[in-house]
Amino acid sequence: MFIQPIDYVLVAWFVLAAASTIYVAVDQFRNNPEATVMKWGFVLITLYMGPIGLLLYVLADKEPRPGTHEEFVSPLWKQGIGSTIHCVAGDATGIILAAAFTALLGWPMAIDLIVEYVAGFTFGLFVFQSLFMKRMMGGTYWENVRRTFVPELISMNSMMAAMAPTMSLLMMGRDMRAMDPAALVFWGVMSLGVIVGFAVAYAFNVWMVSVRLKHGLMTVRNRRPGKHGAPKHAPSSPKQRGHGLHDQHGQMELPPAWAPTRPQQLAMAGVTGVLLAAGMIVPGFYVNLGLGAKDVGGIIMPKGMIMDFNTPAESMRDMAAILPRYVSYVAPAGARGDQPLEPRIENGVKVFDLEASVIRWNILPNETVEAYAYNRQVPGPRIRVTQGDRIRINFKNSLSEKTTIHWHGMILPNEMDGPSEITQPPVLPGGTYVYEFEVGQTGTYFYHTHADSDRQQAFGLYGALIIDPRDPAGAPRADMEYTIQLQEWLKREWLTYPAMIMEGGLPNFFTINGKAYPSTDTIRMKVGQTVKLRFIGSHNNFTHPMHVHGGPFEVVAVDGETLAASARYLADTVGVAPGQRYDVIWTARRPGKWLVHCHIPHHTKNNNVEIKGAGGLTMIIEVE
Ligand SMILES: [Cu+2]
Repeated sequence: MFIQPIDYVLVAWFVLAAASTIYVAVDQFRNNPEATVMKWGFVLITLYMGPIGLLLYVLADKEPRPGTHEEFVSPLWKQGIGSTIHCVAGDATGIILAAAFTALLGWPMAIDLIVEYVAGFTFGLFVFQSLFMKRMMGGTYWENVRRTFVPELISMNSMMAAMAPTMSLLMMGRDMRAMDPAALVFWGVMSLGVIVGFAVAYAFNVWMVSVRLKHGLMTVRNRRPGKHGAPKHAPSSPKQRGHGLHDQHGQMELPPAWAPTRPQQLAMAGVTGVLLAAGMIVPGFYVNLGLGAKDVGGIIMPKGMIMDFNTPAESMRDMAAILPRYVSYVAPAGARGDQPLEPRIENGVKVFDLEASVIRWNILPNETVEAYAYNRQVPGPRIRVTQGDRIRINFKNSLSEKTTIHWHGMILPNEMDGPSEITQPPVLPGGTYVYEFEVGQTGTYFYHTHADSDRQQAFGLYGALIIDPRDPAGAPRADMEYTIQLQEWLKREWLTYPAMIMEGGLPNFFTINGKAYPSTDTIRMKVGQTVKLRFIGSHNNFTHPMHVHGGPFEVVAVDGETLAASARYLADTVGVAPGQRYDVIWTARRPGKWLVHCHIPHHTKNNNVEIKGAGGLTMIIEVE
C-alpha cells in the first residue's frame, strides 16, 4: 500500500478526516441547535473534506455560547457556507457513489463524468435540497423539488465545473491508482475534488442566499422546557436574535427590489452551465477520457512520459511500473544471476525448466528493483550445452502478462523461435509452452522474451545460451572465461519502470549480470593468463562501447560465429549493440586492477553517482 510518498500523506489525511467527522457528528447531535438535515450535511462534508470541514463547522455553525446560534449564524458568509454544505453534501455523495460504481464497471472517464453529474444532481435535488427545503419552507415534497430545481442546477453546475477537471486530470494522470476505488488515492482525489468544488460553488451560493433563492444555516430549538438537554437560554423573542425584520429562521426579509429575477436566474444557470461544459470537456484536450479503470486503472506511469488525449491504454500499460504487490519472491541481497542450469536427461534429450515470475532483486546493496526473472534470477540461468545436443525447455509463465521465449541466433524450427502471435500463440499468465530443438551451432548466444520485449526484457527476461563445440580443437581458447550480460534500468520514486529511449523512460542504473559496480564480480588472474570475455547485448537500448584497460584484446567471435584466424583483430573497445555478442580474449600483461567498462560515462554511474570511483557498467580484473 505504501509505494509512493503520497500514500503516507493520504493515510494521515484520512485519519484526520475520521477524527474531524467524529467530532463534528458528536457535537452536532449533542450540542448544536441545527436542523437535522444540516447536521447530516456537515457530517458528510467533514467526511469528504476532513479538517477543512471541521474548520467550516467551527467557524460558521457550531454554537459558540449557549443561546447564541441564531445571531452567530446570521452573517451572509456563514449562510453561504450553510447553503453550499447542503448542496455539496448531496451532490458529492451522488458523484462519489457514481464514480466508485462506474470505476468498478470500467466505463470510460467521459461516460463516468456524465453519470457522476446526473447522479450528483439527482441525489442533491431529490434528497438533500428538497428534504431540506421542505423542512424549512413547508409545502409538499414535489413543490420543493420544483422550487429547488434552479438553485440546485446553479450549485451543481458550479461544483462539478471544478470537480470534473480535478478528477479527470488526476485520475488519468501519472498515478492511475486514482481510478481504482480499492486504492486510497481514489478517495484522495474524491476529497480534493469536493474541496475544489465546494470553493467554487460557495461563490454562487452566497449570491443565492443573498437573494433568498436558498436558505443557509438555521436554528432549531427544543421549545419544551424542563426536558433534559433543552437549552435554558433559548431566545424566545425576535429581538434577541438581532435587530430588524427577520423571518422564522433569523434571516432578514428582503426588499422586493432585491428579489431574484428570471433573467438573473437564467444568466446564472447559463454561466455555470458554460463553466460546467468547460470543466468536463477541456481536460479531454490533455488526457484520454476514452479510457476507464479497466484499461489503465491501478497503473503508475513514469514521470515525463508524454500521454496525449489519444495515447492508447496499451501504450500506457507498456511503460507502467511493476506494482510491488506482484512480487512473488524476494531474492537475497547477495544472490547472483547467470547461475548454471543443470539439465536432466530424458531419452537422450537435455531437459531444462524455466519459469518467469516477478521478483525483487538487489542491483546494489541498498538498491532493489522489481524485476521479471527466469528462475528467480537476473540474468536468467545460464544454459550451457554441446553442439549436437537436443534440448527441451519446459517453460512456465508466472507473470501477470503474456510472454514467450526467443532463442536468439539459433537455427531451429519456426514454431520454436518464439515471436509472440507470429510463430506461436503467447503463453498466457499461468500457461506453459515446450520449446525443443537440436543445437547445431556453437558459440555465445542468449534467450529472451519476445512479447512486449521493450518492457519485459528491460525488466530482466534474458539469459545466456552457451554452446560448446563438439570438437574443441581449433576453437579459440583461453585460461578462463567470463560472460558479460548488459542491462539498463529505470528506478525512480521507489518504483521500477522499463528503461527505454522515450520521454520518461531513460535509464538511470546499468548492470553487468544483474549487478551495478561496485557489486559486479571481480575477475582474478595471474600475469600471463588469458580470459575469454563473452559480451552479450542483452540490454534494450544503447550501443555500449565496452572497453578494457591494460592493453588490447583479440576479437575471436562475433554473434556466436568464430572468426577465421585471419579475420581476428586487436581492439580495446567493442560497441555492443542490443542483440550482439562479441567473444574477446584479453591477456593479463601487468599486475594491478584493470577495468572493464562502458565508455559512455553516464553508464558507469549509479543514478549519476560514482561509488568507489565508478558505477554501473564497470567491473575489475585483478591481476597478481
Ligand atoms: Cu553504455
